[in-house]
Amino acid sequence: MEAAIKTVVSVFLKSSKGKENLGGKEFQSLVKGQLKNILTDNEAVKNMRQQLDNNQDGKVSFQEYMNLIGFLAQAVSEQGKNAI
Ligand SMILES: [Ca+2]
Repeated sequence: MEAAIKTVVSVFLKSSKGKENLGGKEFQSLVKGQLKNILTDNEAVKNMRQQLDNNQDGKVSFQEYMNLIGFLAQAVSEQGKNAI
């Protein structure tokens, strides 16, 4: 689990290139590179980004990204252990 947490943090830092937020393209490339089996089509990625963007600034902050992780963890658990 510690390794998973480190991965979650380092994926954000690499994708944002040290900035505090992920822009639209950066978010898209993070999803395509890291979550391609969970979030498959571009429309879903776009909808997800808009849903995550609590402060409506068009970017995904670290806090908003953590909501994505929570949301995906929930989705995976609902699919049951066969999905893991
Ligand atoms: Ca935001």
